[in-house]
Amino acid sequence: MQPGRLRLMIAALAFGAIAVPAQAATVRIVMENLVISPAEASAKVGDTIELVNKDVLTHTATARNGDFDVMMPPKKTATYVLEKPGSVDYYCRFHPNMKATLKIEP
Ligand SMILES: [Cu+2]
Repeated sequence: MQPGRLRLMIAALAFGAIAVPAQAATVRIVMENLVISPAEASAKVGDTIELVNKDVLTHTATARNGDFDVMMPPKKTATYVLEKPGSVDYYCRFHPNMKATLKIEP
């Protein structure tokens, strides 16, 4: 590779790092032994929540305000992209003792 080409590539990479806005993050929430952890998680609008169900039972992540209702079959992972800000309490419809809060910043 010619030195000039390499310099161009480095310049392109450096520019890319500045021009690209903060990447949307993935927030992992695990359901295991009928417990949601973490019980309180923070995320931003546009982030993906990754819901990992390690139990042999089906769980849901059901927002009390109706913003989302994600079904998780046993031993599966479901994802959901957060669309609205707010502090959302959610629970499992099948096991209402499973509760957690998700703080979604704009
Ligand atoms: Cu459940």
